[in-house]
Amino acid sequence: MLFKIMRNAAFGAGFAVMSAATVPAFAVATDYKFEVVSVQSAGPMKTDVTIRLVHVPDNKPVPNAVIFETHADMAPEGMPTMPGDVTQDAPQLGGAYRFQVATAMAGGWALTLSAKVQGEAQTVKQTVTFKATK
Ligand SMILES: [Cu+2]
Repeated sequence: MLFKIMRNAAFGAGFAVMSAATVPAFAVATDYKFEVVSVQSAGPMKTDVTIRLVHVPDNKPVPNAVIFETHADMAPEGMPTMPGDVTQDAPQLGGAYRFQVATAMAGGWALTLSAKVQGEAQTVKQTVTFKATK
């Protein structure tokens, strides 16, 4: 809570020239968190990653977000320029989102997701990490 107040104060100071209308006070992108639910090999050099988007203040899953941008790379292994194609599956029940990542190497991968949440002005953009086993 203290963090939130301090952050809002800093935000207000830094962007004082912006009009109040452009800065919705009711919600910020950091109220949301992507969590890895499961990681499963889908065959050679393919990994299924299931993610949940959670509204942090009440810890509730967000089922109707539109994830419009995805990116995967091996930054956790010091290979940020090694990408992996990401394919998004149909939305899952219960606020889960499943992706298949072309994981050319076993090891740590970073998956960055950009999402629009209904009723929120800001884009939620976060990176989660997972381990590919093959
Ligand atoms: Cu690599």
